[in-house]
This record gives sequence, structure tokens and C-alpha cells, in this order.
Amino acid sequence: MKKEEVRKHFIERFGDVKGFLYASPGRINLIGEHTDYNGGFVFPGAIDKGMVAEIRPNNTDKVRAYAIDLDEYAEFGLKEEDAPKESWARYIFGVCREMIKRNVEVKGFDTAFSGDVPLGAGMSSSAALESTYAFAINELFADSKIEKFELAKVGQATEHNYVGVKCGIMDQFASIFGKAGHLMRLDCRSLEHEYFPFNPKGYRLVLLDSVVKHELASSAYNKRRESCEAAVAAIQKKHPKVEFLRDCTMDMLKESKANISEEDFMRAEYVIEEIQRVIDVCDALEKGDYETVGQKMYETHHGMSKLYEVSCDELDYLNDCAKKCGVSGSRVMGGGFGGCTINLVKDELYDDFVKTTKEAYKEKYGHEPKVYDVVISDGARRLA
Ligand code: GAF
Repeated sequence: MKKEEVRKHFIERFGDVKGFLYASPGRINLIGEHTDYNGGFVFPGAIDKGMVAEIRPNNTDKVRAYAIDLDEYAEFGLKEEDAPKESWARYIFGVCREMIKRNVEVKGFDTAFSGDVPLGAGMSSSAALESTYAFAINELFADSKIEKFELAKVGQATEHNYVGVKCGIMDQFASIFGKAGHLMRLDCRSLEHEYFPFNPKGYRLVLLDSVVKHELASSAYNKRRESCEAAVAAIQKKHPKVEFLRDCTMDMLKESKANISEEDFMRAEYVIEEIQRVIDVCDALEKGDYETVGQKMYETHHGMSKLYEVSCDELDYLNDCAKKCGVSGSRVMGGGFGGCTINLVKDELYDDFVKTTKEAYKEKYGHEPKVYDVVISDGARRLA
């Protein structure tokens, strides 16, 4: 939705006094999945789909929020016991609370927001929402004194403490620090990040949305994280300095095999390999070697499907279609359990790939996948 429409809804609901407009994007991730909470590397970029919100302080101690796309309204206070029941409003409440915990004197405000990040597609609509409000609250109530790094952590802490997903930092970081035309290699331990221009001549990136979202994705996500932590705890007995799977080699993992369950071992194996794949992809990108990038994407899909077990029938099928069409790289993107595949496709194969896959998918599952072309864009900002 465009800012003009958000403004129209805001005025209809809260009266004709202008507030401030803010926007934050969703993200894609070229490679490095489930590596962020293991202290590893990721390779995301912000996209041209996101959230737009208008916000105006209202001189009360209440937030009055309107979710335009859902046509739902919520009103809540800012104390810990005031948590709203609407799940979308808990994101805004969580951001307010996390800012308060960082000594920001958040006051009441009126707000209306709308987004065009497809929900459940693995493009992080929730981080877009969190970043929008973290960025806005920082400007409106804290004279921008909270650093951008901390704003990303505010979004992440909102997920942990008010939504119940023990996510890593990738989505919020990409949403805040995104840069048009660039992907970023982010070290999720130090938060050091390096921008890589991403303009693969002769190739296109396309997302195919399976349009399925499996139940209990967040509890399964949290369980994956627990598996990684259990593997680390076992390795630490021999290697006390190890903090994350990021610090482990495959040999270290194997050494501790007897003390790690079969399932946790598979999870850890995937993560150690995936962290290395991000490094390999950066090297390949620097040489302009997109075929190697694509090959690594297929390897990631295999790992996510067979070792980390966060894929599903539909996503495996989309991945197979890509292989059959000669697409250079394809894999499930984001947390998994449904959502999108991200595909690196040669220009000349694009039309045929999209058409063939749509038809085949519809034949098998009764509906077409959705197709999204994305443009790599800037991160959180105030709109004029
Ligand atoms: C979700 C999480 F929010 C991220 O932190 C990340 O772990 C991702 O899944 C998987 O790479 O988007």
C-alpha cells in the first residue's frame, strides 16, 4: 500500500492532523539459513516490499492502533500487564516495551499501518513491522539516541519476549540496515557487515511462494534452536571455549557424537556446513561466478530438507522443478515449514521456468505458486 493510502486511513480514523510516516522492508536471504542464532554468517538484502505506518503522539498513555489490511483496531497501555490480545498488536506493544526497557520514555500514540510483504512467505513481514515502530519510536520519543544496532535487537527481543519465537538477528538487521542494490554479509556474532553490490548480469532472482504455511512453525523453529544448543553443550565438554556452532568444525562435532542425539547431530551438521557455504558464496560472488552460487543454493536446500528438516513436500517439489528446468540455484528461503523458494535463474530460462512450474504445481497441488520478483532496496526510514 502506498503512503497516500495509509495517510487516508489514518486521517479517517484519527482526524485530520498529520502524523509522521515511516517504512521498513521485508528481506530475502541469498544463503545462510538458521545460521544467525548459531553465531554464523547470513547473506540477506532488504526488498521493495514492506510496512508503511503513520504515527502521531497523542498525549495520552495509550497506543491506539489500526491494522488497515485486517481492518482491526486495538487500544493498549504501555505497562507490562497491558499486553493486547490481538497478535499483530503484540508486535507493536513488544517494541514499545523493549524501547522502555532501554530507558526510552515512550508515550501514547495513534497509528495506522499497512504492508505488502506476503504473509507466511518467509520474507519477514514481522521484522518489517518491528523495525518500522522501533525506528519511529526512536525518532519520536528518544531523539534518535538508540543506535541502529540496538533497534535491530529491539525487534529480535520483541519476538523472543512478546511473540515466543527465539529467532536470530538476521531479519531485523536486514530490515534496518538494508541498502538498495546490495546484499550484506552479516556476521551474526559481532554484527560486522559488509555490503556486496548485487546485480547478477544475465540472471534474475525470483521467489516462488508455495502458499502453504504449516502449523506449529514457531515451536518447530524453537526446537531447532534447542537442538543446536544441545550439540554445543556436548562439544563444550571437550572444547570449553566453544560458544556457538560457528566455532565448531565437523571433526569437533564427530568427536562428540556419542553425547549427541542422532537428531541434534544432523541439525548441527547442517549448520556447520551452511556457515561454510555463506563464505564460499561470498568468494564466488567476488569472482562473478553465479553458477557456483547456484550450486551452493541447491546444497542448502538439500541440507534444509534432509538434515535440518524444515522443508516440506511443496517446497521440495518447487526445488525439483527448478532443477528440471536447468535453473542455476534454488532453495527454501527463511525459516521454512512452508513459504518460498528463492531461485537464481538465467534470463533466457526465466519464462519457461515460471510457466512450467506454475502448471506442474497446479496439477499436483490444485493451485499455482505465487511469483515475486524483488528489487533489493533500502532499510528502515522516515518518508517525506
Ligand atoms: C526466521 C528467523 F526469524 C531468522 O532469525 C532466521 O533464523 C531465519 O528464520 C532462518 O534463517 O526468518
